[in-house]
Amino acid sequence: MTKKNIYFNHDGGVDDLISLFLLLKMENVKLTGVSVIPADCYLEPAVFASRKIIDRFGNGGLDVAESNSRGKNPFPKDWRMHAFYVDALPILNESGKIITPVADKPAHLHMIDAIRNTTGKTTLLFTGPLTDLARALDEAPDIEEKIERLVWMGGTFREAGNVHEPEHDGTAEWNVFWDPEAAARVWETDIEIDLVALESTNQVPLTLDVRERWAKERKYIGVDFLGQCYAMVPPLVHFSTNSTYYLWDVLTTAFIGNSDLVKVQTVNSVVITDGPSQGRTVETPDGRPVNVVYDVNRDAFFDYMTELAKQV
Ligand code: AGV
Ligand code: CA
Repeated sequence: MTKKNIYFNHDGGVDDLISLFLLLKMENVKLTGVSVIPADCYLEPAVFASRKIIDRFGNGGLDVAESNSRGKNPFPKDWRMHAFYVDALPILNESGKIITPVADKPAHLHMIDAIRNTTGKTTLLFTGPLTDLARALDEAPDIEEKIERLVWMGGTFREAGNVHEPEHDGTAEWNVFWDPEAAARVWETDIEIDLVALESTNQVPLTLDVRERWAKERKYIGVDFLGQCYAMVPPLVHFSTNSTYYLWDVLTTAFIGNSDLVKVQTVNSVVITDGPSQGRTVETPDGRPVNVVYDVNRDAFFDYMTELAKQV
């Protein structure tokens, strides 16, 4: 089987860290690099947790780069705390040591090296804001031709986004909102973009039946890990609130491993960078084309990710 080269930049949320775990289990993926941006997380626990997940579930050969990027609109502190809880899980601390090192370069330079040093093209998987990619492209425009595509959890073309903040109109998705200029910078390129937008992620909320399934199958250490991680965040019960958790990034990562799970449609769009709609992605005829993942087979998705977790 030919493996896809994947470089993964994430922001340390529960679903970002589960994405890292699942990537390590995909037999059609070769992970060429991992970096962490302190957007929806604090950097230190997110980097520790990433290194420990690679130690526990990977085959070595990776380091983890820290981003020194800063965004325009900070994430709520409560959400950023999640990385501390994952990092503290006993399953990640059983060995009492960490082998996977921290990279000696910041994330955007680490990514440039990884792309240049990989034979053939690299697919970029981003499950946080695009700041490190925008900086890498400014620093090293030559990498663009070695990028196969960008698969990004971000954006929505619906009226309702998931940003509920003062001075905002609620139309943006958070990963765009944190650094709208970075998204606009990437929109200027000719990179093929697959956008796993809220249209599809809204269909995969964390629900109680999913939790019960993971509880029932906790004899598999990887499924127990899913259950432990998703015990930290609120499920959808009666109605969706600002803190309700969806499997946003996990769906994005599953799309890398199995694109048959979803439906995709091309949309021409622009990114709004200022004012009350900043971070909104808007469809417009003369915008740049992006492939929007707008629908998912929910049951097949949960089956796929749960089966992957059993491969431990
Ligand atoms: O907008 C979704 C992005 C995903 O990359 N993140 C969480 C996922 O990692 C931000 C976010 C939106 N709503 C949230 C978020 C919530 N209720 N809790 C934590 N993070
Ligand atoms: Ca994320």
